[in-house]
Amino acid sequence: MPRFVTVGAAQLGPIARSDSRKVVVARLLELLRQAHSMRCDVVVFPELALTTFFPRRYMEDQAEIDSFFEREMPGPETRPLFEEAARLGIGFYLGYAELTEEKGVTRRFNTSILVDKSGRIVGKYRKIHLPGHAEHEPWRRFQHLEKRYFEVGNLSWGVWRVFGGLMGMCICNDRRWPETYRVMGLQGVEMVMLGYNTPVHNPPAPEHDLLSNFHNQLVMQAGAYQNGTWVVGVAKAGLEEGCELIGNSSIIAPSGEVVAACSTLGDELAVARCDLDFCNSYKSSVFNFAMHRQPEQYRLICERKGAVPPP
Ligand code: CDT
Repeated sequence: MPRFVTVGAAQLGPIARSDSRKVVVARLLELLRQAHSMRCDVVVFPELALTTFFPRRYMEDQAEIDSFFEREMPGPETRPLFEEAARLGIGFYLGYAELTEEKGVTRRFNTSILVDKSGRIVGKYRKIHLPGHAEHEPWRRFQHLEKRYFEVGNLSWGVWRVFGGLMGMCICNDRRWPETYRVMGLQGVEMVMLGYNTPVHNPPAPEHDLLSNFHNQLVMQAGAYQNGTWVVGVAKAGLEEGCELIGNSSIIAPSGEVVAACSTLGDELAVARCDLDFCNSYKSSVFNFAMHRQPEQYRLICERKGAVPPP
């Protein structure tokens, strides 16, 4: 019996620094309604989907930095999204900057949440692979200060039973690292949702610029195939505050094939009806981990080299 989940990759075009949360949430609502009219069960929005990609700016004023963060979720400006999702009976993945108090300490994370069809938050992930740098580097055309503004995520990569399957989350740079998918793959993940903000230009290695779309596809298609899972990768795209961001939001099958993709650099929805049981074709054959993986061998090699073994 097929187990279908209809998913929408809800790509966003650029968000200006001056755009209020209200303006951005109105765009998310429009995509949510389109997704509902196309019978989606769940939509995936990008990383840091409520603001411009602020780590490209060097800021010292903490109040200015904190204006990009959410102190509660849902908060007054994001509640309409949760209410409309519950009314329509559609779930969503949303990336945002999270400011939280833990034991009297203020902490800031690059976070995503998974919301079910009743508007309830069922999962949270905090980005682990923070790219870029922590100090101002004026030689760059733009900054990438994620290491300055966020802490490394402390929740690992979980999976959640929702929408009739096992759903996982990661965020942007995480998608370039095989362990991201593998940690979820070892938990049986059937659909990995992820949002990204990826500049075409990489200041420390401009020779990679022409390959930015290729590398995006390469890592997501490999992650899907090597773990027998669907992958839904969604961009914030276009020319944002003078920085060109790639698009190519894609829905990728466990075969590694792209089954739906966005073709613009603006607000756009790509939809696919995904059979979660298609994962079994890979999970029970070439990527049957129990039968073919050799973790004991990795452990021996790591022991010999004094390295930490993978999971
Ligand atoms: N947001 C984010 O993580 N962006 C990074 C840029 C790295 S440049 C290769 C990304 O991996 O897309």
